[in-house]
Amino acid sequence: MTEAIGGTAMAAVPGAGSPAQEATDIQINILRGLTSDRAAYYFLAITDAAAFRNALSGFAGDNEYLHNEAERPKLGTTDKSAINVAFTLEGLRLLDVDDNTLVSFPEPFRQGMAARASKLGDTGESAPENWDGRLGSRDIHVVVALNGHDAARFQDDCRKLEEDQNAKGYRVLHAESGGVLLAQDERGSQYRIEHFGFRDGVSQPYVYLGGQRPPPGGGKAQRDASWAPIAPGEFLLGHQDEDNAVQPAPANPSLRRNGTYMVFRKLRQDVAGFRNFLATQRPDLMQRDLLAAQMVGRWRNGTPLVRSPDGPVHTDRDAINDFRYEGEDSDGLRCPLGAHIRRLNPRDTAFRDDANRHRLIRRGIPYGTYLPEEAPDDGAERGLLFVAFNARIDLQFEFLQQQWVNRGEFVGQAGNRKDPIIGANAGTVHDQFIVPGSPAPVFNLPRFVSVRGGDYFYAPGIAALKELAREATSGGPSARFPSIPRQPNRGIAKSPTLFDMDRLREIGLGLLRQQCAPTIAIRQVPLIDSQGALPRAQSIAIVAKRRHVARVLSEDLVYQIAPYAQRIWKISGQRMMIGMASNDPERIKRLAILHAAVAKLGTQRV
Ligand code: N7H
Repeated sequence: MTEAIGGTAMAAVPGAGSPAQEATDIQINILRGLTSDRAAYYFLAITDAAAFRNALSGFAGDNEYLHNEAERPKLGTTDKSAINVAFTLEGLRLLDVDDNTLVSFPEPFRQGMAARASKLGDTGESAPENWDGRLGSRDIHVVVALNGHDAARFQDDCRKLEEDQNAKGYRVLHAESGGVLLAQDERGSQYRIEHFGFRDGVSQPYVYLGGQRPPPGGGKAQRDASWAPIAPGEFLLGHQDEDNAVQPAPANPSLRRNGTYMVFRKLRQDVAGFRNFLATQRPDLMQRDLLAAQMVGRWRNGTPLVRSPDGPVHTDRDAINDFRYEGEDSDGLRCPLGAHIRRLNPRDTAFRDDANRHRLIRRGIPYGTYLPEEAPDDGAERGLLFVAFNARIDLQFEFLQQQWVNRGEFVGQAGNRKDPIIGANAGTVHDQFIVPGSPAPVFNLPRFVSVRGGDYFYAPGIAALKELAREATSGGPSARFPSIPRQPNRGIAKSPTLFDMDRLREIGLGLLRQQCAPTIAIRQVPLIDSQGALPRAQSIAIVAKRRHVARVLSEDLVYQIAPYAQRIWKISGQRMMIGMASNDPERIKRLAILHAAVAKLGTQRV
């Protein structure tokens, strides 16, 4: 059984500017959230690429103009709406991005969200065939997001975008719009909520490009109680990520730089269903509020249960995000292990780094009107236009959705069923939520949040956006973004030679050449197999930098095979040794190759 732990340090993209320069190349509303009151999402088909380029050049210019003032947290009342533009693969193709670059985009983006439905739990009512309008359609090439403050100004901007279609080479295939919902605390301060009535937008990762340090909860929880910056490459391409790697995709660096993937998901909330369920489970009002808070991990006003398990308190925005789980509440006695916010960002759980590779920037906004507390179900449509930005759709949004939302275990904590708020629950006896201090779990959780549609988009940096908008040149597609020749496949994608001796030797020698020499250690560790059976000891070879190997060996960890096996399967499309039965002939063959390689490189004791 082999597993590479830790990453290979790679140099940052050549030509990167100072942090301040880089910041102005990132589209608005990504790095820092605009506290806009309303937003609209237009899903467009490009009908005439040349004419559309004109429109695009206007969008890029506006984005840049707004950027100069973008460090302000709020749009002014008279400002024109902020515009974001992002593309599907077909949209990029229509704007002359060459084939070599297109095929280099990661699979989730190339396939689109609808094709990933079974992975995401989008089945039954949430399946793509039931999605609203044209959401998820392969005919969509572009999404244009408008964020505004002043209602009249915003409506003008939306109207203009609609009127300009045809003349500017696009057709609006689908549109969604949303607006903020506000609540007031006892001291009269307003805060933003979502339809279930909870404060939202409290906890965001702080993208660090130098300058101010992350606010509490915005960075990585350190053992000394401080918060360290999260590597910007987790959210922006062309920057180093938490593994010190710079993503190699898309192949063309100028298209890649300061770009990010936008996840759009229209999520319908069954508010009446949520309230009825709580009322049935907990007839007493205070107990009802407590159960709701336990399911989310925060009281309605945002107070975290970890800090205040008995009731909400008044605290400012920074204070309500300044908490950790390990040390404060490692057994989930205050905030249940299965609570929404705990699963989606386990922070320092078990002092492992996992959470830092699965963070999301969230920029969603509610749609539909708020159902007043005591009102009966009005049957109206309402929910969240969920928008997230991340550099790795597979490792971030999809991992969260697949593993931590819809599976029972995360960062070594098993048996937590599905997320009680957004999980694909079905009202069965298996759909449970474990409540600390309660003799029995809550059973028969229904699905409160269903999917009405969505997709993955690529949001390039502003320089790349301008390049896409530049008039066609005689040089054809490759003159726009110089064509990158296809690289020989080194096993990152579907390579038949993934396990051949030459490749292993190449990897081994590559590691040895690095400044920080690697170590290979063989060790017996407890592993949970893909069926979730009790841990059993197995030998694994750990190939990584010495300090990483030392760290792994110094901690008493239980490893789970399933997430790794699935991830590797997803990346390579091949069956790996991980998860194979010990008598599998393929495993025996590969083991022999591995042992030969290990013997050649020399095994060190740590
Ligand atoms: Fe969640 N809710 O009302 O319960 N979410 N969420 N979410 N969510 C959060 O801390 C909610 C959804 C995350 O860093 C809060 O800012 C609802 C999806 C993450 O501590 C509340 C829906 C995904 C966090 C809700 C929904 C996430 C978070 C507390 C759907 C990702 C930050 C406010 C309709 C796949 C966790 C806050 C942290 C917080 C709710 C969707 C992820 C109240 C109703 C699909 C990462």
